[in-house]
Amino acid sequence: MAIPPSWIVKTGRSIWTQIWQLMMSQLAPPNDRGEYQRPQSEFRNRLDGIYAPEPNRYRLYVGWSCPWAHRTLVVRALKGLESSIEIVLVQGDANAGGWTLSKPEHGCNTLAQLYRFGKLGYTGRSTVPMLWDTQTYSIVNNESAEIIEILNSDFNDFASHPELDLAPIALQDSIEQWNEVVYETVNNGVYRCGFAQTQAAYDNAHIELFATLDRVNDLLASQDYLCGDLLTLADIRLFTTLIRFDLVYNHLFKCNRRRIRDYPQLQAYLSNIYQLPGVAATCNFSTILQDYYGNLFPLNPGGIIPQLPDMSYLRRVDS
Ligand SMILES: N[C@@H](CCC(=O)N[C@@H](CS)C(=O)NCC(=O)O)C(=O)O
Repeated sequence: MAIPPSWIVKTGRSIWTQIWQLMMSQLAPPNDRGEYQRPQSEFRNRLDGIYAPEPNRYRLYVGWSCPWAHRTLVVRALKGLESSIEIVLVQGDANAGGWTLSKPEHGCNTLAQLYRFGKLGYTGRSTVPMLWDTQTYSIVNNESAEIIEILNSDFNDFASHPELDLAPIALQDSIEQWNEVVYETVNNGVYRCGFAQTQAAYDNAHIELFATLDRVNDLLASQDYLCGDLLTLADIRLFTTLIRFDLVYNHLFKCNRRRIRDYPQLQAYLSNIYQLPGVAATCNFSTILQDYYGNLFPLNPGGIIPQLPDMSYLRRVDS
């Protein structure tokens, strides 16, 4: 069998590149250097004013595959909020894009419709996680960084573990410093690699990502968590990206210098958090693989879903 003639290769390459650029610019809006710019979340209310903390009033819309939504699932589990804050799981739609509801709510079949039901005329992104108020039919907040702060501090009257404070005042500065670095270079850093639309944008994001992973790996040789000996929200934010790293980012997003299983300390850190009560149940590896590889069409046009990589280090018990 001969390889395709050069005119077919040239034509295919030119058409595909144009379609790829068009799809990528909508999926992942870039700046003029081809660097991915994540849009800001629009709903930023806190639990005050009309939104009083009450059990069984708020719902969290989440997708298994999303690292941002995963943060909220982990904090909900650690604080023991399962019986006061209901979860609604949404599914990624490979053809239409966006998230679909498994049963209609208020006449809505998709998350985008529910966003518009909550706010008439809304035209922004309809992302998970989203904290919904069932009393006023409105969106409280759709920024994971803030939802986890709300879950940590505002529902203590109904939590099974009110004593667990994942953001103690004494560690506030350290948490904020880590959040800034980890967001830019790791949480969003993997997306800056995977969604880069120029070589320079990718190279730069890749260097910054691994500089932080190397730094955190070294730090964890002498302490258990980012801010010392206590687990904080900064660790949860790092955890949900790291748990997806060997599964999807290492290959699909070209974050390929190392895997987490090549880092001794990061591996043990991930395993320790994974084994905290309730956390493993928030990690759905097959849906993560299926959604990233199946739904991000421009990154995987052939649609082949890889097998699960070896994640056995997660169950290793420290001696
Ligand atoms: N900054 C947001 C980002 C949330 C986000 O981008 N979620 C993705 C899933 S991983 C999403 O729902 N995307 C749908 C879209 O952009 O239309 C947060 O941290 O809550």
